[in-house]
Amino acid sequence: MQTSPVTCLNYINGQWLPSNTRDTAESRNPADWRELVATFPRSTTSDVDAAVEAARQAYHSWRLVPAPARAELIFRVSELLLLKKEEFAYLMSREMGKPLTEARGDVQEGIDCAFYYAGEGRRLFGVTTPSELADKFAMTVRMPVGVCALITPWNFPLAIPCWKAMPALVCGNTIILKPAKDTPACATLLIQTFHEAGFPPGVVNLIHGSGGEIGRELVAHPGIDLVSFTGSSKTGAEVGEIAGRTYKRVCLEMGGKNAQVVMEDADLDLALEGALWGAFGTTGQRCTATSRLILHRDIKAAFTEKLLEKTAQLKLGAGIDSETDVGPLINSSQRERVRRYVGVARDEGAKILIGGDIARDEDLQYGYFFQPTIFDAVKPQMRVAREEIFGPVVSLLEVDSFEDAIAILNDTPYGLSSSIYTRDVNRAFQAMRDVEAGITYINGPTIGAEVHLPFGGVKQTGNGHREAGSAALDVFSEWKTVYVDFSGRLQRAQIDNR
Ligand code: UN1
Repeated sequence: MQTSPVTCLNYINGQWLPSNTRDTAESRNPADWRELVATFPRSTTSDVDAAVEAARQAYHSWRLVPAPARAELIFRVSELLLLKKEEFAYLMSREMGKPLTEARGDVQEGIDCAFYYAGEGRRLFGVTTPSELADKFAMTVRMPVGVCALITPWNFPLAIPCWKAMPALVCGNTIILKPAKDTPACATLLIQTFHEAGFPPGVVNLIHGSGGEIGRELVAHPGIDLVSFTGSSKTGAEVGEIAGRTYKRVCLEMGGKNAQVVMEDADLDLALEGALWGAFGTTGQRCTATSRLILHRDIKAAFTEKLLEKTAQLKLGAGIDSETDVGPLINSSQRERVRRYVGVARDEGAKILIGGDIARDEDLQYGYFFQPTIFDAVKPQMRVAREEIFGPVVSLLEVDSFEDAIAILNDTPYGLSSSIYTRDVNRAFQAMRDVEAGITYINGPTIGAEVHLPFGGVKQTGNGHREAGSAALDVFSEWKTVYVDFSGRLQRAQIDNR
C-alpha cells in the first residue's frame, strides 16, 4: 500500500497539470497530522477558465456519443475501481480518517453507483404517449444540460463524487470535479481511474482548491451550466444564490439533524445497535448521522444505561488500525466546532453523560480525536437539538407518546434522514406518512442509503432534487418534448380537434 505522499495535480483536457502559479497546499492524516498524505495545487482563476474551456469544447462531441457507448466507459471505471478497492480504502482511511471497513463501504458505494449508471446507458427512458390529434406522434427524450461543476465534501471522498459524476456523464454532460481540500488524493485516484478507462480529453476534469476560492469561481462562472453541491446548508444557500444569478441549474444536498425514535415496544437491543452505528459511525460525520435519539419515557432509563455502557467501550484510533471503532474528526476547525457545541449544550442546561472533550490519550495526541459524547435532558428548542454538529455527539430527548415523538422529530430546520424503532405496524406506517424527511428507516439506523434509490431531503436539507437512483437523471438532463406531425397539414391543438 502506498504510504509516500501523493503529488496531486489538476486534470484538464486529459492533461495532468500544476496550478498556473505552481502554488501547492497539503493534505495531512487527521489521525496523525505529522503524516503528509498529499500535496495538491492551489488553483487560480486561469486554471478554472482552462477547465471550463476544455469541458465546453469536449461537450460538443461527447453529447453526440451514443449513451450506451458513454456507459461502456463508466462500466470500465466500475471494473477498475473494483481492482483498486483496497488501495482506495487505505488511502481514504489515511486521508480522512474513517475506519477501513467503512472506507471499503465508501468505495463499494462508488462501485455500485458506477455499475448502476453504466446500466442506464441502455435505458435513459423517456415516454411516448398518444397525441390528441390524428397522425401526430408525441414523445420525450432526455437532453444533457452541458458543463457540470461537481463540488464535493470530504466525508464520502469516493461515493459522493461518483453519485454526481456517473449520472452526469451517462446523460452526456461534461464535468469538472472540485473536491474538498481535505481529500485531494482520493479525488485524484478517482480521476486517474477515469483517465485509465479512456474518457476523451475534456469530458472529465479535476480542479483542486478551496471552496471559498475555486468553488465560488466555478459557481459564478458563465461557462458552467449546472452546479451539484454537497455540503453545509449555509454554503449551499450561497451556492444557490450565486448560481441563480446566471440561471444555472443547481442541485443542493445539505445538512441534517437526523433523529432515531425508540418507542416503548421496540426491540431495544436492535435499537441500541442502530443508535451506536448511526451516531458514532464515521465519527458522526455523515449528513445522515443520528444526532438526536428520541426515547419513549418507559424505556429511556434502561436504553440510556446500555447506550452508555456500549459507548464507553468504543475504541478511538486511526482508521487503518483494525481495532478502531471511531476515527478522528477531519481537521482542527471541525474539532473546535464540536468542542464549542459542548459548551453550548452546557450553557443551555443539557447534561453531559459521557465524553464532552477532546481525547486526552497519549497515543491519540497527534490526531483530531474527540470522545464520543452524549447529551441528556435536551429540549427540542435547544441549539444542540436543532443545529448540525457533524461529530460524535448525540442528544437524548424524552417523549411520552408516539405523537410527541413525531412532532419533535419534525421540529428542526432540516429533513434528510429519520428512523423509528417500533414493532407496531400501524405506528410504522403513520411514521412513513408523517415524518418530514427525504429518507425514513423502519427498524434501521438513519445511515445506510443505497445507490439505486433517491437520496436527499426536505426543508433546509435540499432544494427539491434527489441524488442517486433514476432521480439523479432528472438533475443531469433536460426533458425535450418532441411532436411529429405526419398529417401533412396544419393541425391546431385544442382547436381543430374540438
Ligand atoms: C453523506 O453523509 O453525505 O446513507 C452521505 C449513508 C451513506 C451516504 C451518506 N450511504 O449514510
